[in-house]
Amino acid sequence: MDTRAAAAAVDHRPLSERAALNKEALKQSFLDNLFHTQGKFPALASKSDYYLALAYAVRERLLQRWISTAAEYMQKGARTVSYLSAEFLMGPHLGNNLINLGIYDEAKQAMTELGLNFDELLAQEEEPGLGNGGLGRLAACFIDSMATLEIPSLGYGIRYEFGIFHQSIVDGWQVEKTDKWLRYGNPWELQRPEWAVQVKLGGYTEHRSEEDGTLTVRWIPSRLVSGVPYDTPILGYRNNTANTLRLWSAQAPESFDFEVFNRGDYYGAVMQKMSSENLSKVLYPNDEHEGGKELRLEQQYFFVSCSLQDMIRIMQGQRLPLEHFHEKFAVQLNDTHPAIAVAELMRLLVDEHKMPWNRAWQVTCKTFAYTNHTLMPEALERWPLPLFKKVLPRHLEIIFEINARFLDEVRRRYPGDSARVARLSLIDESGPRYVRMAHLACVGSHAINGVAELHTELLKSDVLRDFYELWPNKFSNKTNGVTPRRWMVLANPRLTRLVSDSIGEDWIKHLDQLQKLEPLAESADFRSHWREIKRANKRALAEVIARRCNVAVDPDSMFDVQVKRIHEYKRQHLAALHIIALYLQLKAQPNLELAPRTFIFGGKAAPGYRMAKLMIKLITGIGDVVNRDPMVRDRLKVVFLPNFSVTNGQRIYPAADLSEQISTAGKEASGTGNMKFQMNGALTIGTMDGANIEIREVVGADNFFLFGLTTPQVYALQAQGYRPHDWYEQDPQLREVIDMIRDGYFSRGDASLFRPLVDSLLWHDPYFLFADFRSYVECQQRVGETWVDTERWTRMSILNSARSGKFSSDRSIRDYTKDIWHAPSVPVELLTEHHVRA
Ligand code: B1N
Repeated sequence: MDTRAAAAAVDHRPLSERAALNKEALKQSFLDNLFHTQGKFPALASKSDYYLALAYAVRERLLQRWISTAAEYMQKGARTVSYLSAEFLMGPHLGNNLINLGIYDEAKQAMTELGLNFDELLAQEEEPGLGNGGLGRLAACFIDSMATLEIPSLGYGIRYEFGIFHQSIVDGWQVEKTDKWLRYGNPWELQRPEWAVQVKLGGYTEHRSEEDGTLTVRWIPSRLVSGVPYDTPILGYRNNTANTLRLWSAQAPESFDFEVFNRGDYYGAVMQKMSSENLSKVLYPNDEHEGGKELRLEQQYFFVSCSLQDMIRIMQGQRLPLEHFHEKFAVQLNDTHPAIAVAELMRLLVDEHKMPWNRAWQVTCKTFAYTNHTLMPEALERWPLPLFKKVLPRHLEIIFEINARFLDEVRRRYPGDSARVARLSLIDESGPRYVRMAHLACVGSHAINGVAELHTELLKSDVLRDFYELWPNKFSNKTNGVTPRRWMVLANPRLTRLVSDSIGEDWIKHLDQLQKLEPLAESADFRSHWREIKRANKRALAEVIARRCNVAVDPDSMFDVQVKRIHEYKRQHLAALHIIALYLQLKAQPNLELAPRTFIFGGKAAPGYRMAKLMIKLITGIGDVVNRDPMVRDRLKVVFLPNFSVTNGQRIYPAADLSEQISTAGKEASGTGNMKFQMNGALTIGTMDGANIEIREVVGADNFFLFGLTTPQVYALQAQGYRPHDWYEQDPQLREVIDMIRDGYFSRGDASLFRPLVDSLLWHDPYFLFADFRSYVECQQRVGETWVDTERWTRMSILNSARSGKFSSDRSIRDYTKDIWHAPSVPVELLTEHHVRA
């Protein structure tokens, strides 16, 4: 059956009635769905029913675009970007889809006319928190930008049943609760059981020489898991593109457990079913690698194998020979979590599709590109060889073969340099043996990139130095970006209106156009509007804080915000030391002129990371003391907003005055929160780290609060022997602050509670807080002086936003396409468009 004919036949009612983008049609589908999908009527319907009815009404409008997009790509045989990521931190879909369809205001109006509170309905959506932080959110911003730029793309990942844990704060400590995001169903996904694939695990291999002299290998697994895809449409901004996010869910294959069942082992069969389904059960909540977890390796292999088999199915559906795999697909590896793809594609091509090794290797290298996201040595993934062999026996053989050929090349290039051979090897043999996933990714990719300029330079000079010397042309920088659709249009409607009224709406797709705001920074009238908006956003956040933290904060105080994962290298405790220093100053000089400040923290600690959990306790402990002290007279407030998430971020970034980006130089690969703050008009206090450097470059040194050691200075201090205790001895203010924590002032007299934190700082301080303390405090002093000059601050705020164009993920994606993917845009024509016109 012809696709166009079928689509035309299906939709006899004119589109203007059924899936039209207007208020009345939306109302109609909302009611249809309330009755026919939810099976409810107003007297019985819950808020969740109303949310779902609206979600389904919107989904009808997505599906038309989705079908049109798939048909267009099939017909054009379009080159496709596959973005492989163990995490996609999408955030709620409803508001974003309404924005991208261009019917946000219509939907709001429709709900209001039906007597419903639209914002309350939006708040019903449980956000899909299928990521830990920056890396997973970057994947979400990237697929948004690819859809907006009309680049054919598939996001491939895992449909975790439980996403990142929900954080609450009890007695100042983090408490984790399971994230049951699928509890009330997920209207945005479609299960596609017909595209399920089988994944093998464990077992052993058999090598046989055939009669024709060829060698064949059979992998006899000990387990089979079936991967079922769930598809979510990803809309472009006001175009007809709806790309796909395809997440794999693990299920026990029927046939396999029946075998066991038939042998009478009912219990064993059920156990095996449960253990297979465990594979996609829960997201690992570490944003730093946690070594040696077998299930994690299985998760990685599971989604990679499913995705590559899916791409092969797509090629076969279009009758494309597998020799052309790299022409059909550009596969981006989001860190090393999917790096096993290099060995898996080799296995699929060589073992299953009988392609000669050399041909398969060429195809593989031309297919993959690898993005590195971290310089932290403990976060570089390595798998103990015995574990790897147990889970993936065939892949270990393939990796040995890749390594043997690779190291031959290295030996030819560097004769006699056995130290270099050992450093480059895919196998770490310095002690117990490990598979080095970053090396596998580098060898199997034609492009390698870091995520900010400094980070890429440090990769080249340090972490991946030997690979850079070998293949300098593989390396490039691709500075991260974030989508202005979610982080400005959706999160900050007030600012969006002001900006669009001033310079038109083009900036939403071409963020560089925000430059046009620059002259307006000199208009007193515009500045006053700008301040009113910030103030309204702060009032809204103050209400959230009052509800969640039971602390009253003043919207006229400076909102000084640090939200991100809790980590020693991100140095939330450095901010804490500064707050204590201010508090001591106020105690010593009760009438000190100090512009009121509200310190807002948010972020999750990995459940097993004790120091990070203690950092949360320290912040909440400081809040307990400072917020209640009458001598402070409301000039300082400290709040820890629980459960930092995409949803909460959307409330926080628009309300921030000051953005804290204070990681030790050389540690934060990029940071992306820094960009969300900047777009929304916050000024940054930051170190020369990650993308901060590029933010400072575009806003100008005058509009950025810089402090702290640079990366070379950190290295030098490290090399000369850093003795934090000496810094403590030599700085009376620092001494007073540390002593106060140590003596139990923020732990109700308990002098043991913060001991591990204080001792770590005094005797190790691996992230150089003491070395940066003085510089930070002085810089904060400058921040305070600037803040009281309201007009100057507003000017700086406007310029920060006006100069944030570089940090749109649209720019990042254009860079990737131009240098790595070479995937042209494919605009989509709506299949049923002629009905509308007729
Ligand atoms: O990736 C972000 C960067 O902006 C951040 O600077 C960087 O810290 C972050 C293991 C990670 N690096 N590595 C991870 C996440 C999960 C996991 O299991 C590592 N996240 C980052 C985007 O480039």
